[in-house]
Amino acid sequence: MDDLRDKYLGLIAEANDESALENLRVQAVGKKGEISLKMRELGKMTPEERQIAGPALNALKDEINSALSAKKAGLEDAALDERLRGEWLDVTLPGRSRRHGTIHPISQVTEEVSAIFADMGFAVAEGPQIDSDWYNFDALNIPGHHPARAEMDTFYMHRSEGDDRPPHVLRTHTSPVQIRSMEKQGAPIRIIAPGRVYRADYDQTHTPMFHQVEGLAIDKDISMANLKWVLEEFVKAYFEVDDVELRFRASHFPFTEPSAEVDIRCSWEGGTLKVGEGDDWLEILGSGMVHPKVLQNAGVDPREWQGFAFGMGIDRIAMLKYGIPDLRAFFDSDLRWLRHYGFSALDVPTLHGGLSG
Ligand code: 2NL
Repeated sequence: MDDLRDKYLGLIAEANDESALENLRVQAVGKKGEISLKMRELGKMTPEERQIAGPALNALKDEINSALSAKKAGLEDAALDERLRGEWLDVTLPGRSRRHGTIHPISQVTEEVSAIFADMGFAVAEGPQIDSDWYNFDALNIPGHHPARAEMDTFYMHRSEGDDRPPHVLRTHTSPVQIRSMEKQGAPIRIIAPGRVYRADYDQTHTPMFHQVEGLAIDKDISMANLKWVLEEFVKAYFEVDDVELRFRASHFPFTEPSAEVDIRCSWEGGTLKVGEGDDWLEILGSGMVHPKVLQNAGVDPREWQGFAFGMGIDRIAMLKYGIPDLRAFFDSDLRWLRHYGFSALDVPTLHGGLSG
């Protein structure tokens, strides 16, 4: 009996998985196991022998059973420890941030400007970026000998010999969009035309593609006074100030008469722009009353209708508002600087998203 005890306690101690333990259980205390066989032999014993061997066998059976369950619990603990070691997770690690895109400042400013003029009743008009020299120049009273038409300023589309279509250019302003809109819908009309424009120029302050927004308001009695009010409202809303002072300087454009360049009062203290105060003037746009010949060219009778037009650079007003020092930042492929200037993916303006007060 002691042999049996030593044998099984030894085997149980050595077993290193649950199926080995189960085999040992069957072998030792199962129905046909060694202990059970011994118990069956009790019948053949004398009562005296049985009185000693019976309790001893029962005790041995209990001892083996508890050794089996103790070992089983030990194996389970070891398995759990092993799993915990393998599946260890540091819940204090910082999260992995996702890469996300941003709205480009040019797009954002275009949205802001469109929303401000929309509040004053201007619709947004769009048109082709390649247009004929009629729409880009002649209709605007820009004569054939005008320096702007020289090849060094304007991108002309290639034409093969024998191609008798009129010359086409990459539009140098969005005015052709306004001509086409007047032709199509006639007067009265109130539109802005934002978009890409092209000039063959590249240095610190010029890129061959840039962005412009032009505005046009034609009705029976539109005057420079209306122009002044509209521009004041625009500047206040765009630069988020309560008061502005505009300065109209006489100027000349072939497509307006009279013409004026418009400056806003500002200060540049510590390198940051403040609009509406100070002793500096910031030029932001060109404007004037639409030339009668231009109205006529667009199919609008200048004896019946009149109005103002203006044009400004979007890239420039974006730089001014967001303090971006170098135009070339807009066209750099590394857009990490966008975060520096506070643009984020969620920072999307809506039409009335706090832009006009
Ligand atoms: C500037 C000057 C200007 C216009 C653009 C315009 C358009 C039509 C008729 C008359 Cl269809 N005028 N546009 C008028 C005055 C100035 O832009 O300095 N832009 C950056």
